[in-house]
Amino acid sequence: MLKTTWKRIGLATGLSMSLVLAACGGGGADEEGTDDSQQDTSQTEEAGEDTAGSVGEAVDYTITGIDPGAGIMEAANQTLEDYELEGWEVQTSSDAAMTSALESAIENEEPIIVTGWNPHWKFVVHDLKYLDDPKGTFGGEEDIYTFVRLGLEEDAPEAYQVLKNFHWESSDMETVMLEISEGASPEEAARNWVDENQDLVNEWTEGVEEVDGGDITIAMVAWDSTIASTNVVKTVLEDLGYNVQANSMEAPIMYGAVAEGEADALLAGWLPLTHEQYYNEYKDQMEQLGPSLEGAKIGLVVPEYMDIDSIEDLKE
Ligand code: PBE
Repeated sequence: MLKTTWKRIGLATGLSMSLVLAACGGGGADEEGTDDSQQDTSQTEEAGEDTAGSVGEAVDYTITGIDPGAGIMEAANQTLEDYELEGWEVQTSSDAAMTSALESAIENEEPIIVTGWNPHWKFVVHDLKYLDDPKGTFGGEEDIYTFVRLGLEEDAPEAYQVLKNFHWESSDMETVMLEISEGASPEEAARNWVDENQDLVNEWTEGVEEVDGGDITIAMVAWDSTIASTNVVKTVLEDLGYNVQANSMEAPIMYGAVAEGEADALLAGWLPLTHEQYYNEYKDQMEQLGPSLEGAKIGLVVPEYMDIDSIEDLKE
């Protein structure tokens, strides 16, 4: 079934998926007409052998990943091992490159497998699904923690309090991410969200005195989710009177910067699984200010139109 389906997806431009699937069920004869059989030949040649059609072949045994320091990359590589997906590779890129590869695949209804997570705007604008993970290599529910450098409470008690109070929902984060994905600058999108959600922001700043300057540096990685949270907190701290810098770096450097006191805070501590290693390495050199968001998730993500449901299906 999978084989045939993949072959059809390659051919199916213009046909609805249900039609294609129905044709597959009919015993595999080429029923779509001569145009298709022509494309069929070229696709088979491209695949270089007569078994054109496994999901692996369709995506060139490649999972489109993000930056190498991301925890999800380690989980994805562990997944290849645990599921014995020999010959598969997790390709390193970036969140931006991964989402643009995903979008062009969707435009052409082509197969693609990406390292994906929630909250993320891509789930808001596209029909996507997580592949089931019966071995649990991507863990379960994740929460997103705020970490600050030791001594911040004494040095900047107002900022510390806001960072401690910062807490929002996936839908809030997605609102900001979505606006950025549609072309707003992160600063603009954060400003708009803060203006429209003053009640929640007031909970974060309740009882906190305004300050007259003072520098706060937030270490971040250019993950869309982290760009959103960092810019929102930056805006709130600036409204209080701080000068805030949001510096983008690789994930291990982000943890190192807070642990060594070079940055004041990081907002992207994904636990218990995604950043377990960084957490274990640096937990004694940072202060944890509790989760800012509950119910995050990581995994392998594919467009809904793909006819696979589980990581096990990649073995075919
Ligand atoms: N992410 C988004 C990150 C954490 C935030 C899931 C891509 C990761 O380290 O994998």
